[in-house]
Amino acid sequence: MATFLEKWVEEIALLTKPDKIHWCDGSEKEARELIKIGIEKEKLNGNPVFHELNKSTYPDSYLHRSHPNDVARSENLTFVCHADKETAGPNNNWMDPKEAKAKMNTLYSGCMKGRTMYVLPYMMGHPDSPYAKACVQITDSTYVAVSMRIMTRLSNIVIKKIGNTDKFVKGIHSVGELDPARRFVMHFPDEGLVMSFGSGYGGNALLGKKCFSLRIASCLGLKEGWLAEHMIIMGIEDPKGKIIYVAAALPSACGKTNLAMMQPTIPGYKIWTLGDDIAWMNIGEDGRLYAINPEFGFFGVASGTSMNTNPNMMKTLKANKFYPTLYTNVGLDTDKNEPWWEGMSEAPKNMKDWQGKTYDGKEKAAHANSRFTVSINNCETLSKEFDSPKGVPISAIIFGGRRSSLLPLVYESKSWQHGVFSGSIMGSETTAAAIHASGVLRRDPMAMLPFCGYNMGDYFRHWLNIGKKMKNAPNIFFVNWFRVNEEGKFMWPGFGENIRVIKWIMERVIWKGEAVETPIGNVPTVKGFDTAGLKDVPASDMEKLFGVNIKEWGEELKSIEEHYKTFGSKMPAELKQEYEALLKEYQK
Ligand code: GTP
Ligand code: SPV
Ligand code: MN
Repeated sequence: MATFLEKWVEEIALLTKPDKIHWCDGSEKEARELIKIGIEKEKLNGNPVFHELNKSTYPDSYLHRSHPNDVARSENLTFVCHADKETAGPNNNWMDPKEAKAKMNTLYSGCMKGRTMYVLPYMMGHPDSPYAKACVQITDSTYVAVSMRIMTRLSNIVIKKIGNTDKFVKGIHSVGELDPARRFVMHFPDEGLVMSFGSGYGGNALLGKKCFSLRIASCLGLKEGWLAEHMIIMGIEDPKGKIIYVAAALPSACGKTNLAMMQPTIPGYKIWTLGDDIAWMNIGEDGRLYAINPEFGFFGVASGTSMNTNPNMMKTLKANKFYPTLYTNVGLDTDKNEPWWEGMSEAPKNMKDWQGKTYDGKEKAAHANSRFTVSINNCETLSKEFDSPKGVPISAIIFGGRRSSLLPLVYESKSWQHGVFSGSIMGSETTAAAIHASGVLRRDPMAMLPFCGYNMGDYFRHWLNIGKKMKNAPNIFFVNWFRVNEEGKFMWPGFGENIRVIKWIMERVIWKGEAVETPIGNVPTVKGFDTAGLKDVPASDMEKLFGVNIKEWGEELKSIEEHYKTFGSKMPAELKQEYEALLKEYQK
């Protein structure tokens, strides 16, 4: 008797008509075979899917060039298909589920002819965790199959776990013709189903990541009383050996991976990495918030990563413990057969750019959203709590954004409700992680605007409710590494120096370190903030970095009001009151 899973796979095969069906077991041997197919047989845009990099300097590493029209998440082609539009909210594109399925089934019809269909059974979260979820993704791309082995716990053991039940999250993916006019990422939260067509890129195609672990999981969290967030998880160890855990939400390409793997400049401090992109957080029996990272790898921004900015990632990339490491849309040093991107080192003499063209120094060698895919197992700073089934207790939540002006380096919210307010008004200047104009301010509440699978008005309410259910709610902070001076240069050195901010946050959480009140929250005093050994930041800049002048907030307040209006009657009254209180301070 065929199981539910086998019948489902059969059904998709009847629709997509692959030449072959390959059930993946998740082994290294199999991953090597898939890479071989990607080098020798499978083509993308006329080129092999993988190119093997220098065996001695970058062992088990492969370059992948995606289609030039397929280099980032396509938010405008991403839909959340609830029964009604109101549930999806103004923050999502919506399509009627029946219509969406009909559209996808037409696209899928015969789309795998001449191709192999890979069936990928995987877990999001450690299999022993009560919060983990079993999933199965179907794909016709070796790049996606190999990436999923790095990013998730992919294993045929999951098939046993699923047994003859329908308790697994389903993902269907085909690269199709990589035609943006025939590209869709459709979510069906009620069915735990994602359908994706026409893209092979990251968040569009690795369906366990943003599609399931955020858009669908956020809907489960609303129903079941937990949070699925676009957050890193890290431990901070002080010189006395005390460790606290924090979760931090920064919008795409705004510094999560760098923060999660930071090498602190203050002696005696250590950062322990648990996750760099997604956190699932549940209230534990003791009333505290516990976080797990459902993922198993990093899909990190390559551009800007170097021994100066993120030495731990540079080491992780070469650790070569878990097969393989992938580089997508980076430059290729043709003399050394090594990957290269802007910010890594001096540009090599002879290079091909991310599209395979000869590099002439006029355009970038690596795409601004070029990425590496590497197992978290390779990370030297991996916390020993990474596999803990119940997760780690969170003492602080950090929100942040890319703001060139106005927002201080760090501030602390006055209460949970006030912290939810500060998350709800988060804004960030846009980056290359999604296809849209870069550098424009967009409100991105809790860094979840592109990832919340339901109406964000209801999401804010859910956050307020979670706060009421906790006994020891984490303090909520806001950080901004990206303030610039009159010359347009970053005022704060960032990266390893961010430990100074993290140290202040830890002190506020444990010992109540020094702070002054401002209308938006508490900021550090220059005296109470560790600047010992800090170079290149003049004292006058420190004052500016902590400065909050509410009289400059006129435009910001107007824009927040507009932002709140988009959620209409769904906007919780408590948050409107917080806004009114801030407005009053401005009008004083
Ligand atoms: P996603 O994977 O898209 O979710 O991005 P992310 O939030 O993990 O961002 P990541 O850490 O990869 O950083 C994105 C870009 O911001 C890189 O080019 C970094 O070099 C840069 N960046 C990260 N941290 C800092 C910082 O503290 N200061 C400055 N100036 N730039 C930073
Ligand atoms: C992001 O854009 O926030 C990412 C990359 O982490 S992707 O997997 O494409 O979503
Ligand atoms: Mn992300």
